[in-house]
Amino acid sequence: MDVPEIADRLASGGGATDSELAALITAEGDDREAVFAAARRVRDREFGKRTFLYGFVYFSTYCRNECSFCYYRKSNSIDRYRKTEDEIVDLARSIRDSGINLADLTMGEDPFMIRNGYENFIHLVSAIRDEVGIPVMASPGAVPHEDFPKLRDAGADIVACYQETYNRGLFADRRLGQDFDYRRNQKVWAMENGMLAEDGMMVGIGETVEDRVHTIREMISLGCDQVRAMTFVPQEGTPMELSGTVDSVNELLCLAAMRLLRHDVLIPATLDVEGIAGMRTRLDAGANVVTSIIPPASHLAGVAQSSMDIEDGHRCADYVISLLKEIGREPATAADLRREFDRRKARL
Ligand code: SAM
Ligand code: MD0
Ligand code: SF4
Repeated sequence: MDVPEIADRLASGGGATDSELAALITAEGDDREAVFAAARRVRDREFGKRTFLYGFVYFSTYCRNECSFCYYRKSNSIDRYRKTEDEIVDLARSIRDSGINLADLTMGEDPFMIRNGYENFIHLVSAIRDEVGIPVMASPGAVPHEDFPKLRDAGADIVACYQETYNRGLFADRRLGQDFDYRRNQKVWAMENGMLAEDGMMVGIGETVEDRVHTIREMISLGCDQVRAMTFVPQEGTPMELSGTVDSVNELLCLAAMRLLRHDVLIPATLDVEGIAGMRTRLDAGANVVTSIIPPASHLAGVAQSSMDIEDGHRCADYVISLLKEIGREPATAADLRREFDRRKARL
């Protein structure tokens, strides 16, 4: 198959069959470079050099769930923490002052935060809105339908809830005991309630290339404004500790496919898989947001990489911004992101 031709066709707004997409996300050598170059071209046409910066605030690592890939699954005997609301507000303030555009309020499905209709979580979101005033992403896990209006009223701009895979059998094996449709509906309910949504896939959790194509198509057709891929990182003490993973180039090719399929979607270059070393490759695959930026000395963890690059400051705003400038890209401001979100919300 002529992979450069497929990439160019998608870049100019044409379509592709599933087998063409499969060729695209398994491309090698010069073909692979052509895919990335097409994705960058589309990204720069849509967004210029501007890159959004999201701060990751993993404020509670308690969780009632048992996802087989996750370090924070309930039965893993690890040290856990839950920050107080005051601590989280202070963190969000320092994130804002360091030039980060958004606070991603993330937790495990923590019984303390979700009781009484997500009372404590909702309160936290409104505290960030009122006291810090930067855009907010809510990543609380799967939330009942009736609680979405409260999330919106508290000031959440975008809800993140990653399906990981649209293969139902694989989902059941990985997100043990969780309901596929309920999780899928998180994105729908967020958008119905006037918030943006982020969907995501994991790469290297036992899926086939065809599963990846199917998952990318489903995420794009749901109409989410942000989509991501993360390579699975094996975690100590979990059932998948020894299952191995795949080369992260597979993730990069999935990011490029998302960019080529929906030109103006927001796509994260996460620092949570390969640390700061992985930022450039992801941007070069067509990403336009840097996520999982974490202030040093905040005693906050990552998810896939719980500690990599955090305490030495290599996942902090200053460092990310200096590297961005080195590669000729520009950090966006919180006001830029606010405008971007408002424009997207108006389309919902
Ligand atoms: N607990 C909430 C949830 O599951 O939706 C929000 C946070 S969760 C920890 C965020 C995401 O991190 C997961 O949806 C998954 O995509 C990703 N993740 C978790 N463990 C991972 C791992 N070992 N490797 C790569 N990504 C992982
Ligand atoms: C990230 N570590 O952006 C974060 C996290 C949750 N909304 C995002 C997986 O990579
Ligand atoms: Fe809990 Fe989220 Fe980890 Fe699943 S991925 S165990 S819901 S923290």
